Amino acid sequence: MNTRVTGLLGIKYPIIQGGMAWVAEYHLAAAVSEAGGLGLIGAASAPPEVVREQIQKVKELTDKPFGVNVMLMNPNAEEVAKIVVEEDVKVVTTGAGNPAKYMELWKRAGVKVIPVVASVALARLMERSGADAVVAEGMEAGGHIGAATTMTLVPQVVDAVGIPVIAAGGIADGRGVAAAMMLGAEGVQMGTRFCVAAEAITHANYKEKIIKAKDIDSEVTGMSHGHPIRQLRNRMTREYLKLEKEGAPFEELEQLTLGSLRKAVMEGDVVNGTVMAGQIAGMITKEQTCEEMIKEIMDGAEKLLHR
Ligand code: TUI
Repeated sequence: MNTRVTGLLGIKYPIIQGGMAWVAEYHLAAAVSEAGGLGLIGAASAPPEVVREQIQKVKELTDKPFGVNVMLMNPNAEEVAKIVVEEDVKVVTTGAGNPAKYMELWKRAGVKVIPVVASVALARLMERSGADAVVAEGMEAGGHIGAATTMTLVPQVVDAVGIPVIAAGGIADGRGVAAAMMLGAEGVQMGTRFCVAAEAITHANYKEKIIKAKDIDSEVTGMSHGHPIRQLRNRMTREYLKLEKEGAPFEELEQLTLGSLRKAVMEGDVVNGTVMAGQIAGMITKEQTCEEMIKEIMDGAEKLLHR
């Protein structure tokens, strides 16, 4: 399936991996790229030198294209932005903010820049700033989300910009890919399904929580202070939402979640930790290698799109 996204990135299949904090490290990134998609290192809040090491480790495992996701709320984002250039990374995606101030640096170095957007306004601004494509991410996604759904956001972004659009949020199989293409997208970004990939270092408890999740098992915390996060329901979300309802100050809520994603992903505490995942978790039933996942998804999509 050739689209402007496969051409732009030099990849076989129009599937890119989400830049999930803690989960998107070098084993997963290399496996997705080796399977013909675009793997990504999720820089998240990692120290810049750790991001550099991660990039070097992907290069040891694959000679296929891969990228780095720069999380713009990270106080170290500027240093990470420079490391991407120093390490000659070919593709950057960004999340949770507006990357305009890094655009010149990246474009001058020939980096392909693909901001993740949650609105038409930011998509337009990104195109004007020189973005090569955008990921339009609906609120079905896990983690930090916007307000629009994938079904409504993707066609509106497609109509608003001339650059290729990659759909994200609620996509985990061939039907999702085919539907995204019908909406005018030329690729998809997937996170939740890759969280349970055999190559992902995600703790077994985290994978099991996603595999056991049903359609309505996610909650959105942080709506009251403008940082909505989608995650699977557990003791943490119950406590957080209770405090939020009582009008607890932002600082108290922030204290509660300090280190909580690491606790879930790395230590497997899926009761008190933060289990970020999208609404599509309910459809994910097993761990597979990235190659198996991508093959199954692309076979499914191609059958639907050619029938
Ligand atoms: O970035 C994401 N998802 C994320 S980042 C993340 S790390 C984190 N950990 C703990 C607390 C908070 C974050 C977890 N999940 N997705 C891409 C995305 N970007 N979704 C929505 C947006 C977005 C939202 C508003 C992008 C830009 C924006 O406004 C920018 C502006 O300044 O206008």
